[in-house]
Amino acid sequence: MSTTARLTLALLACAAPAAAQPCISCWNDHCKELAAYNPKCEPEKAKGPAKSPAAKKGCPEGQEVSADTGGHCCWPGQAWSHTHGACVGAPTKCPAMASVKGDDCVRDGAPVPVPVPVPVPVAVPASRRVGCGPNQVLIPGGTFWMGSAAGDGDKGEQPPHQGTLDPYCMDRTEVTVAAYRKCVESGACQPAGTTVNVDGYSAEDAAFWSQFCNWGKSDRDSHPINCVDWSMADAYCRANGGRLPTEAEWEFAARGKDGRKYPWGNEEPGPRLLNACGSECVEMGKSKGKSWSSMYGASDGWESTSPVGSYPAGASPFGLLDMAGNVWEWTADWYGPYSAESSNGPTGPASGSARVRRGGGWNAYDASWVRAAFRGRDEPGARYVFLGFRCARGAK
Ligand SMILES: [Ca+2]
Repeated sequence: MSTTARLTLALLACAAPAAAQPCISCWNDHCKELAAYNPKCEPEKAKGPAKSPAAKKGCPEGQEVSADTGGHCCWPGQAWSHTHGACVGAPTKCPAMASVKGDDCVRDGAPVPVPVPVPVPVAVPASRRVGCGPNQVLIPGGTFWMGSAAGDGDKGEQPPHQGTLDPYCMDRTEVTVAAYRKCVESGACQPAGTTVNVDGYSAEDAAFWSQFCNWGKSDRDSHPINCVDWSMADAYCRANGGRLPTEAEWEFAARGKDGRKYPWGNEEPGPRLLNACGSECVEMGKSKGKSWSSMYGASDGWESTSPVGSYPAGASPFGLLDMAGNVWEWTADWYGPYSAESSNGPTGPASGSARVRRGGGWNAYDASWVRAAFRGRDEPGARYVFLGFRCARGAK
C-alpha cells in the first residue's frame, strides 16, 4: 500500500463519527502526525500503568521523590540538604530486609557504612547575596561602635564613636588580577603598575619592591591586584557598578557589632587565619638579602600575595575573606581625625591629602596592623606591592 493510501485510510478512521474511538495505533509517531491533521483524532494512551515519579527517576526501591527532597531520591521521611548534597534525617520506612541506620536504610546483615564528612562549601548563602553581585555579600547595616577606646589601639582610632549604616554590598574577596584585566580590556581601567610609586623610596628600593607587582604575571590571576593607586581602584569599582567602601563600611564589614579585635575574633593572628609575614616571608626576604621580622613563627604558605580567599578560617562575621592580610585595601574616605559624635553613614572629611587604607598586607609583621580598627593612610597616587582594594555598593 502506498503512503498516500495509508494516510487516507488512517484519516478516514480518525474522522469516523464515533468521536470516542481512538485512532488506530495512535501511540506511534505516524498517528500523532495524522492527529495533527484531524483534531477529532485523539492519540491512544500508551499501554501499561503510569510510572511513579520515583520510578521514572530510577530511584532505588523504597525511595521516593517528594517536595521535601527537591526532586532527589530519598527514603520516606527524609529531606534533601543542599549544604551537604545528601538526604538527611532518619528514614521513617525502609524496604523489607533493611533497617534504619543513621540517615540511611541498610540491608540487614550488611556492614554499616562509615559516614564520610562532606566539606561545607565556602560559597556565600543566596540569602546573603540578595540584591548584590555574585561575588558580593549583603551587609545588613545597623549601628556599631567604630574605632578603639583609649589605651586600646592607636590614637588615630580614638575616640570610639557610633556609626549607623544602611544595608550595603561588599565584595567577598579582594579584586583579583584576572578581574582587573577584564576591566582594562574593556577600556574602562588603566593597566595596573608593574612598578611601585612611593615618595621616599630610593631607586634601589623601588626596583626591589617592584618585583612583587602582580600585573602582567601569568601565575597571579587569582591573586589580588596590587600596585594600583587610589584612582585606579576607584575607576575599577565605578566601571563595575559600585564604588570603594567608606571607611565605616569597611570596618563594620570586618568586625560586625561585637567590637572584636580581628575579623575572626580576638585570637591572635596565626598562619591559618591570614596571609601576613610568617617564617616563609622571612626566609624569602633573607634569600633576597633582607632581614625581615615575622608576625608569627610558622609558615602561612605564601611568601608574598596569596590567591584571594585562601584563609576561610579568618573570615569576618559576614563571611568576607582576607579582611586582614594579603593586601591592604583602599577605602573611599580621606583620612581625618575621628569625632566622638555618632553619625549616620559616616563618609569622612570632605577633602584631605591622604586616603585611608585598611587591613594589613602580606609583609605585615606587627599584629596591630591587621586589627579591624587599625587605620593606614597614603597619598592617593601611591602604588604599593601590599595595597589593593575591594568594592562596595548600596544594596538594591
Ligand atoms: Ca605570608
